[in-house]
Amino acid sequence: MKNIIVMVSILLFLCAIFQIFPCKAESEFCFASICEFTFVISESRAMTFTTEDGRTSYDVELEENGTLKLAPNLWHSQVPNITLNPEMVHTADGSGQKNIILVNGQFPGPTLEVLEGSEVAVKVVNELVNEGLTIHWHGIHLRNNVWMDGVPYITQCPILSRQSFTYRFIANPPGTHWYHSHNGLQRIDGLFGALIVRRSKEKEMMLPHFSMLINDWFPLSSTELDLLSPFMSSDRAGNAGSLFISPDKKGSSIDGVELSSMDYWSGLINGRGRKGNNSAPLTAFNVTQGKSYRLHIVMASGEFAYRVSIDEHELTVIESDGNPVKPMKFESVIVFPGETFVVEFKADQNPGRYWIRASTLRMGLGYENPQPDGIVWDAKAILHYQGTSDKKEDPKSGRKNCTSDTPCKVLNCPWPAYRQDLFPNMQCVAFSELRLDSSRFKGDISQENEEADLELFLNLGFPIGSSINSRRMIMPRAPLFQESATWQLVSCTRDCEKMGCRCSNVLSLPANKTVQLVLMSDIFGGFQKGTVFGSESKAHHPMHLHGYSFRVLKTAYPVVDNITGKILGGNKDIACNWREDRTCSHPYWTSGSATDLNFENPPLKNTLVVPAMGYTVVRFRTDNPGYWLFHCHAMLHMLEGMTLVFNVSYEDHPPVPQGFPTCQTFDIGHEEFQKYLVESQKKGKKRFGYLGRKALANEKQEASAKFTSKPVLSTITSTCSTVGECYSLIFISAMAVTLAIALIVRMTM
Ligand SMILES: [Cu+2]
Repeated sequence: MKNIIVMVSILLFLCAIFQIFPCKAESEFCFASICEFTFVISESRAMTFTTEDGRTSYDVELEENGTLKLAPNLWHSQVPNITLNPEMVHTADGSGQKNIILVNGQFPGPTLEVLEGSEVAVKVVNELVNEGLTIHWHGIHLRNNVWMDGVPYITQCPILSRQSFTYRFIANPPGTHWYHSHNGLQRIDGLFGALIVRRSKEKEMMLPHFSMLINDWFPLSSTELDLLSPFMSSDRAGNAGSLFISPDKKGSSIDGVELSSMDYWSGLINGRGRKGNNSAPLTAFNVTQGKSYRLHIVMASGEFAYRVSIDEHELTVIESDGNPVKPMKFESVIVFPGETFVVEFKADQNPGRYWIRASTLRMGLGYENPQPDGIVWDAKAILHYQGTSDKKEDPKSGRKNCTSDTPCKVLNCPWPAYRQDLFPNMQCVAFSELRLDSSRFKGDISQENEEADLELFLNLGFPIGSSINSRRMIMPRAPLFQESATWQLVSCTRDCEKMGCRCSNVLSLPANKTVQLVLMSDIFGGFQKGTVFGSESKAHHPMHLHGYSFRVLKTAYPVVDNITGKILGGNKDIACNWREDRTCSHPYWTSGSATDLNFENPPLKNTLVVPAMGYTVVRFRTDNPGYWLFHCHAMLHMLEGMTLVFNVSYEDHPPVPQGFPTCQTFDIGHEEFQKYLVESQKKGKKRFGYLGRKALANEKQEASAKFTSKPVLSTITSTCSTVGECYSLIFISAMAVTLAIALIVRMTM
């Protein structure tokens, strides 16, 4: 064993120092200094089976006992009698066929595991039928390399179908990140995967570990959802198909906040789930009693957040969004779209099968007065102990019994506390209460107590649809490294402050400044009637910043009913001069400045939930120049326009790599077209005109002269390309001869 370690070390050393070997990796695991991967992105159908030669696809049926069977259809009245195991079919939730996106044939994509600081190259080959795509490396800072951030029309053009694009970046910071399509809603079709960057000196990373990717699942593809959505980014009017539901049917959490504008359908863990109570196969994580494990949780869902727990097993949270936190034990962790968490657990129970639960925050229906109705919207997987006899049985385990002696601690609640009348023994811990584990953190945290150079209030809400500071984002039409004329930006005018607007919201930030963001979620919503902010809607917004991790200094909640937990009003720390400022474009601290900020090892995040009608205070240092997107990670909010671009230190932007593809429009006017046509005709005449044809005929004659004598007819036929032309020639020749004879006869008479 020692010898192997020594040999591998020498190899790595040689790779790093001399780069003698290309150190290419074909697999998903690569611990070399340069790791090269290929992603072939293709489409398939859930609940189908394709033969090995790829020539025939059959429908797959789910029987009540969970057996998967080939089903005859109009095109295959006879189907082969084969036993299907779950590995042979992308079952999704087992509810039927639907277009899905695969990465190297996998759904979701493979987990990439590399060492921190290594150079990672991913050649993305787009084999989708007809859609463009980009891949965003969520959590990777891409220092001096913003053009590899994978945001369509900001950092690059979408990779067209049948084309490829190689992303190359340095794997930094270490931790659990992920990759996903950033094009439209495409990620919800399955185009995502985990990206684990190992800390080079961390032995614990050698613990056995699992990636756990959770996503909500809908019976429609991303494009169909986009077209149905009444909130879409373009001016197309969605017809609010059956998945978009009225307020009284929307699921709400205990604080009366709507979970989504959409009805829940199902949820998947590592590509598998169940629609309702069907018996579709689930993902099982195999463990051995007595051993400890790490779970790398990635919330890839489009709309819904999930509370993740394992029955009868305690979770120790050690990391979020790649940033280490001082370990803390929880019964469950609420994970919002875009977030990642690393938790450890010990397989310390009796060998058996236990539910891994990812439950949405739904408590009841409607947001006026949601009451528990026993309906659970969730996704499930199974923790399977080695040696457990019956592999197929569903677990019989139940949730932990929360008592006053052993209360259930829940991390990352978007509300201050669980309703005490219904959940007396559940305790909430806000993410801001965690502390950075500086012993496992390499970055610079020396500027922690510095005064902020710049404070930005960003109001997330729905005054004119999903927006930031009443601006709904209109994305550029070409990436921002191109000529500005190609961007077609819509500038944010003063009207935006008066009544809200749709515009291309780009905020410039100077270099090397500490920026304090005050992120407010609908803080004035519903309580300033007659103003632009008179919207009743409120939501928890998971806000994601590209290119950075930010320090979380405070989470503040709305005013709530202490017993029922229901929101009574927005947080009062921030106010507005409503008489002169109808969109609250200039909010201010009622106490003069932010209070109760925590500077003692504040945790770091790149995606953080802003509680409905509350706010969070975060800071980051503008030391990574580029165009960095800042947006809500809930798919419909983002699509509708809850997005902006930070233009950090424009003069220091990195140059775009040579040959980087550009997006262009093409236009041709009438005169130009006519000129072009004349030129083309001239050129065509030279090549294909009558003279040209004769020359071609001569060439052919010379070539054939060697072999054949030259009958008169062949001369004629070889100068014409079609039968019609030949008859015309014969006819013209005959006419000419007749005319000549007639002339001669006339002259002689
Ligand atoms: Cu949102």
